[in-house]
Amino acid sequence: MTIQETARSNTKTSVGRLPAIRGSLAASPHFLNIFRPRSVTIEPSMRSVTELSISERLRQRFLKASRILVLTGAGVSAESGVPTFRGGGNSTVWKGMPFEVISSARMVDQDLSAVWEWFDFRRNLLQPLNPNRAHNEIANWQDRFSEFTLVTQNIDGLHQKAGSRDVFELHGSIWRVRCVSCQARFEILSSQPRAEACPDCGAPVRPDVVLFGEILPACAFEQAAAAAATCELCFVIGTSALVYPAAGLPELAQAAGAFVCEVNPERTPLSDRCDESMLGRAGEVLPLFSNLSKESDAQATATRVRTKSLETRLTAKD
Ligand code: BJW
Repeated sequence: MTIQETARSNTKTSVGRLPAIRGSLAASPHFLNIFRPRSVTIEPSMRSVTELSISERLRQRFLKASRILVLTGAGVSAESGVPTFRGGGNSTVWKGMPFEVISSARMVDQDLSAVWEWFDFRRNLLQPLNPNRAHNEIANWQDRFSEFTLVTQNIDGLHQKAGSRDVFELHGSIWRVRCVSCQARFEILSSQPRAEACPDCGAPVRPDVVLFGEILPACAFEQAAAAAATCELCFVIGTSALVYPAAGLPELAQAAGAFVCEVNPERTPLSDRCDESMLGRAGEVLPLFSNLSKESDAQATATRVRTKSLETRLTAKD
């Protein structure tokens, strides 16, 4: 099957993947991103929201919460043109290797140049891409809630590009290299070629990302886990919820009493366990909350106006 044929067959089931495949990916003679069919069972659930609407109980939680945790995955960037790893019954393959193989600690030891080829390709693909409506809406939330924590498994930097601050990047960043010897980290500037060797000690550098079999940055994960354990509302957006320990964060939040809402066009292992599953694309679902924000801002303004006029009357009486 050619890449174009694969793209066509994906249109029915996959969201956000097509523009990337038709564009930069298809143009590369080296790219062999063949999406292998996997056995995925999609069953309807009584608790799923099939229409794009916000339930009353979620609306109430959203309006009242002050501590919010958002966990995002590849799906949040899909509408920007970033291919996901899984989803639509498919899984990414690079040059005949499942991504679990090429994105693994073992491959860094065995063939670092092959790992670099895979990451250099993806960095070039990401370079011109921009945040979408989902990233923008999430960025708006940080100033709305008194305690807002954004935890992402994504390495693409699109949350930061949308204006999100203090993002916990659990799986690192494609925009940094790390020295395999002294562990020094360096930014990759889009205007310059990336470093081939460590500017400090001369040892080889590798992508500063967390591959399979590697430990997550302890500080980022601990802080994310602490936020999960104390949040009131937890959104899980665009992740297959398969990769641990990130996938454990919603479980932690729910066990501590938070309301957990998933946003994903497909069902995941979390769908039956969370409090609400909004079946839809992040870029379509999340903007619904922007109206809610305006609505609640209007409510807050109305309350302030009422309070003020009451104060005025009380003052006048005195
Ligand atoms: C949309 C959408 C739209 C589409 N809108 N949504 C416990 C149990 C079992 C195994 C383990 C365990 N603990 C640890 C493990 C091992 C392993 C693991 O979890 N394996 C499982 C797969 C079974 N974990 C690890 O190895 C982690 N390390 C670790 O735990 O260290 C301790 C340890 C060491 C050794 C042994 C044991 C423990 C490290 C994990 C690092 C993952 N790294 C990757 C690659 C990063 C580099 C790269 O980019 O190449 O990170 S893997 C890949 O998966 C990537 C992602 O961040 C991660 C999660 O994927 P994500 O984001 O969920 O994307 P997809 O593609 O899976 O899903 C996209 C979703 O979007 C789909 O659901 C779509 O429907 C949806 N979607 N369009 C909204 N428009």
